[in-house]
Amino acid sequence: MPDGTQIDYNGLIPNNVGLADDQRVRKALETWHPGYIDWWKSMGPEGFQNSPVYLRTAVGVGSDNWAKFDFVRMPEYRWGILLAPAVENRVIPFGAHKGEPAWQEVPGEYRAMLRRLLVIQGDTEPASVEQQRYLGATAPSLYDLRNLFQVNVEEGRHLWAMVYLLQKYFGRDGREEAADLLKRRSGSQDSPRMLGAFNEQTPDWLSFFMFTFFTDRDGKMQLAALAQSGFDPLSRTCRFMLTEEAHHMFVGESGVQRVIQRTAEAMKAAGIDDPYDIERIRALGVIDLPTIQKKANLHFSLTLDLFGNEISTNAANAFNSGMKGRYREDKLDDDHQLLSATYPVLRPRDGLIVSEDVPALSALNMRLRDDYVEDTILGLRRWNRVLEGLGIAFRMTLPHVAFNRRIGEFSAIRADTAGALLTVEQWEKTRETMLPSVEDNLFIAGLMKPARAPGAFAGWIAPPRNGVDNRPGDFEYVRIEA
Ligand code: BYC
Ligand code: FE
Ligand code: FE
Repeated sequence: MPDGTQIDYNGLIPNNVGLADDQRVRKALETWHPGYIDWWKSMGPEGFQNSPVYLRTAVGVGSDNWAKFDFVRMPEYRWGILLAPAVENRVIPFGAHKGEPAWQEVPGEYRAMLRRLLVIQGDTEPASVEQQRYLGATAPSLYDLRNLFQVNVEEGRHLWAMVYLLQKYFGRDGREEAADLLKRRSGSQDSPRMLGAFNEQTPDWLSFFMFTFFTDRDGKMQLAALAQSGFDPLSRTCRFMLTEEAHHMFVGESGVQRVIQRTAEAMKAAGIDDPYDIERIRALGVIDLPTIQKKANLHFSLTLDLFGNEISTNAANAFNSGMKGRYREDKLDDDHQLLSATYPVLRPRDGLIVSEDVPALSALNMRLRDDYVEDTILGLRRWNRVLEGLGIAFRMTLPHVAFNRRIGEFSAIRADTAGALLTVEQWEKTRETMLPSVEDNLFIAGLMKPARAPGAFAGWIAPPRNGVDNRPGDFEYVRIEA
């Protein structure tokens, strides 16, 4: 048996799960591989498929030096099956089976639940690649183009990660699910991706940065909850995915930050103090701060829907069974079974939004969402430090959790960004002050002109402080072929 730290790069599929000695799973994956490559070529990044891109590839699964950087053509990227090292004598950390040895095989009674979780997780990964497929044409620099492609190939690898678990542990059912993961399409009428936010568009680069900031962060939270799983192969898979996920959030946070910085600097240079002097600010070729806020409102609210219903029997079952834990379950100091605990849930009642204590087990989606919001606020603070530093009187904020929701307690009501309930009429009248209007989107679309010379940046975004892998500012991250 492999000890889980060495990656075998000899076969078609790099892995540290001993595929060389596991003919059944290797064959299933090799059978799935051509369909994946077809999907990548037809639904992955449009263009650039022959361009060498300066990408990182995992060469280990430890916390240090786990990746190397080199020029790779995307279809030749070594997508692999990589699990974090096994923890010796690991026990199930929570739920009804707390303290029992972690499962190395799927417990029969939880098979259907686990399969559903793997399929939902797996479905989001290719969905995001599909949503981002046209962005290459308008990249604001080669640095950003490379980051987009890095995120894309890693989301592709995350799909492999789920497909491996499905094929190894779910036999024929798993092979069917793996095939279906290549069939659904983001935004399709007939066979859409499974969760709402993954059928929305990512039409411009500000959306891309907001998506990687807000929606990839849902990925981080969900993966962190699944990394606690008592089903050990899932835990190990998610732990390694989280290593990659950190970069996706960096791309989002630093991307938005650079947009904010550029706008703030342009306002200063032009002597404009009023952030709402939108016409003059837009004339500078930068995105006004209120429009950036509207984009944040949109992506935050869409992402909150991904946490499911605040009160959920599915979530309680997933916890009780030991399949899905809480964020940082291993750092929490309680019974890890939630037998008598309660948790406060926000819900609309008689025209007001009130907090009600409900059994903690049924409120686990709410709890994970709260942890998510807390994590998100840290990033917002860093954005606001840029505005503070440049003396601009505007602060980015998060809208109220009741704003613009389609799933859960608030899906039946309308609220503004401060959480005040609105009539349908009031909502229609004010929505364009809170969400991007057609005109806002057209303005942003007009700015999306590619910058392709090494070291060049579009005028609406500041260059990053550091290059990838410490490369200099004029490094040619993508060698675009004519
Ligand atoms: N859209 O009891 P409930 C990532 C459905 S992102 C459509 O609340 P539960 C990434 C629900 O399926 C992380 N339908 O559900 C990011 C259920 O339907 P059925 C992805 C929705 O299970 C960026 C019904 O409503 N991973 O990795 O407690 C780039 C009742 O709902 C939605 C995961 O999500 C929705 N938003 O909670 C790339 C982890 N919400 O079964 C990648 C796995 C709910 O009754 N998933 N429904 O027909 C889960 O843990 C849970 O399934 C959810 C939903 C948290 C998503
Ligand atoms: Fe992912
Ligand atoms: Fe991601």
